[in-house]
Amino acid sequence: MATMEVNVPDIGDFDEVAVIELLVKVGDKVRAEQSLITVESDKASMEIPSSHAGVVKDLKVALGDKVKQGSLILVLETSGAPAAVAASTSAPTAPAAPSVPLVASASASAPAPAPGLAAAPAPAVTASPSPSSGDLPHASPSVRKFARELGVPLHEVKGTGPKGRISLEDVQSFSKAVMSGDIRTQAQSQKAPAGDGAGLGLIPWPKVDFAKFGPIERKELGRIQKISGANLLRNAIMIPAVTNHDDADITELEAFRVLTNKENEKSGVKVTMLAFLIKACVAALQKFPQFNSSLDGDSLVYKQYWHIGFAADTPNGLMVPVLKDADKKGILQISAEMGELAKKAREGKLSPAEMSGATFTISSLGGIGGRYFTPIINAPEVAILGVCRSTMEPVWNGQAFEPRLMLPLSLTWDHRVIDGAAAARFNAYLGQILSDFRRVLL
Ligand code: CAO
Repeated sequence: MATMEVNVPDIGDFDEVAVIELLVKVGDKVRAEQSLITVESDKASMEIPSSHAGVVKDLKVALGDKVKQGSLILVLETSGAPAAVAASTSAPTAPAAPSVPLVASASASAPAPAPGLAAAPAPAVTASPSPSSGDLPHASPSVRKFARELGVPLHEVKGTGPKGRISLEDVQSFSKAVMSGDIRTQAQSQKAPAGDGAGLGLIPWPKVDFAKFGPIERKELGRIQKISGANLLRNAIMIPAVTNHDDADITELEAFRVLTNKENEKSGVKVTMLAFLIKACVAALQKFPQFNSSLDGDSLVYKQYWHIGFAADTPNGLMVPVLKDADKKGILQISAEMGELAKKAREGKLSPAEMSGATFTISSLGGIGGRYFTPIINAPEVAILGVCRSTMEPVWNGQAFEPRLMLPLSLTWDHRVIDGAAAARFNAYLGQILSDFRRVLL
């Protein structure tokens, strides 16, 4: 019998996280990849899987402990010699709240809820019993996460499950009651007098009996939709966003792309316009660094790295994997990594680290269609580029109309950081690069 230590693996951007659930106990037999504990930061909760099979000999963490990458979770008794894979390399399962820019995720980078919508751990105004301070409300991590994303103060929600456990339905009912004005949270009561549209000064959401007008079917939103919805709402409300639309002439670049794919046919890597766009955006971000920044109170944080998020359409909803250090990579490497990340996103296998750290996001609908749209910025980023399908168009060259392949671009930017002139310059520069990619080298 050998023993093996299982440690906390790379958990992305999170430094210290709290242990909120112990999923095994001493003497338990565990499989490789079986979840051992649940940890939660202020941004996401995630389960940490075991890298090996064995029997739990010694549990080294307790509820409420703070752990970080490398912290010892438990000691396993294994039947043979330890396997080659180090315990600490096993990635946690997808977080309960993946970042979604426009949504991103969770991004695992789902930022804290907006003020006004935020969940304050305040006592109940709904006469529900509050747990003693320091206690976590009796609810699963996913319910807690859901409540936080909606801005529902969980301590104010009355649980209807066994021993007062709060279910997803309890959170939904609470949220509906707040929206309809039937109840008010303590934070609302403190901020605004009764009847003032739940703190935002808005009138209640319209209540319509749809079935009165024709047949209907009701379907629950998916988990990622719920999470991304809360992020989108926060970003749409809090960011004074403006979108500039423009076109880039990609006639030569498209010919080069087709040639590149022909030459690399056997490599199995397909280059799409998105790879060139990532590279071109890095050049534009380097020329206009405020687009690669984030607001932090009264300061602007300029990032000296260029990690580009890209929206991926998946069966579970929108995910935003992040291509790290795009400035250091060539088009073929970017294409290969993008393919892998998009595949993982579709299979629901992105780790929190793979969805964290973006400095700018691109949302490409080029493979689907459309002309222009207004993407929503993925906070705390300050800009996002939307791309639609390129079309052959007659363009006046001074003497005659010429058929040119034009790519529609839509740049949304945060007016607190960027102004219209800078946005127009960014788009114009991006257009110059895309029409003559040699400029990337300048
Ligand atoms: N103009 C014309 N054709 C384009 C194009 C463009 N701008 N961009 C891509 N295409 C073509 C590709 O060349 C490819 O053509 P072939 O099949 O003939 O080779 C086809 O469209 C499909 O491309 P793709 O989607 O597989 O690859 P991609 O690199 O463009 O995009 C990914 C990858 C993961 C971003 C994409 O699959 C996806 O999920 N897009 C949706 C993103 C989204 O939902 N955004 C909205 C967010 S807001 O809700």
